[in-house]
Amino acid sequence: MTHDKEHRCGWVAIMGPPNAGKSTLLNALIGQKVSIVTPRAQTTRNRIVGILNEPGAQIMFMDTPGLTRARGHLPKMMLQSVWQSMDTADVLLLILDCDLYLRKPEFLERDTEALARALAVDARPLIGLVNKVDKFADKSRMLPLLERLQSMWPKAELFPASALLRDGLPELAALIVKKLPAGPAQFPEEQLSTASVRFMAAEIIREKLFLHLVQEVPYSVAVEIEIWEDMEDEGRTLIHAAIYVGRPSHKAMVIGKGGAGIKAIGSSARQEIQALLERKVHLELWVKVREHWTEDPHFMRSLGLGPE
Ligand SMILES: Nc1nc2c(ncn2[C@@H]2O[C@H](COP(=O)(O)OP(=O)(O)OP(=O)(O)O)[C@@H](O)[C@H]2O)c(=O)[nH]1
Ligand SMILES: [Mg+2]
Repeated sequence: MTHDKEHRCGWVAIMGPPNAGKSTLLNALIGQKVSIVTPRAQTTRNRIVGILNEPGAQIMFMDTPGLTRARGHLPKMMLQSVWQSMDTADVLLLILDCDLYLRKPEFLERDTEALARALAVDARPLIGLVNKVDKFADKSRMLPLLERLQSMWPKAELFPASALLRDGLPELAALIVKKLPAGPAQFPEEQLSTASVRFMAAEIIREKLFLHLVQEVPYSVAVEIEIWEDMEDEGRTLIHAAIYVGRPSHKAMVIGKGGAGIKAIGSSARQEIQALLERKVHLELWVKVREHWTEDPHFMRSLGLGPE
């Protein structure tokens, strides 16, 4: 067998500033939603692994939280999870919102400062995914940005794409396969993610909260599944989830006027969890105030945040 025909398998860390499209990219590559997506920055809080099987290769993609410059314990724990993912990766996939840096070129260095420091001494293959190219018609507009990125990261292979439209993704997967180490598959072919359905359900609820809530409220929200009961004779699953908020005023905002907010969140989350489990779901949500939980590392660990 020649070297090129050998089976390949490896880990790819998808890293980048918040809102760059990391989770959108992961879902588009896997062909199924494994990581939640919202228009807000700092949606992803954990490492999420999605598994892609290509002919002769298995790629484990790690979606990571955005490289935020926000202060506080929660952003710090999110960053720890990014650096841990980076440590275990065979290939680094840096993703940037090119539309943003065409409009605000001055943000580029600031947003990639921490990453640039980490990459300066790194010998691993680096792919720079220039995302959201669907946002402008004249593609030649991005040439100066591509040149600038190439001078910032001389060894990076730059790759314009649209995660949203899945434009360029088969080529991206083929490029990654070439950079993976040889090795047998580590996961069964039918496994798309390492996340448990329990975690996925909590994330779906958090996504609906993020989509529903305004201002800074989403950032003080966390979800914990308290009860999960598969009721075989009734053919449905009973789920009780606690929604933690950092302040009493936030509790009122989650619940909404006459309970309308929590009802809408529960209903859209239930539909999506039902589709995921392929069975009926009875979902109950309880809003609990836990003041300053985003500054409480022990509590955050108990929610599964931070490095694994
Ligand atoms: N137009 C366009 N929008 C995109 C593309 N990729 C992602 N988006 C949008 O960008 C927003 C953020 O996407 P996410 O995938 O949640 O971004 P992320 O990098 O995971 O963000 P964090 O988890 O907050 O760090 C969402 O509204 C996506 O629909 C793209 O290729 N084109
Ligand atoms: Mg994300």
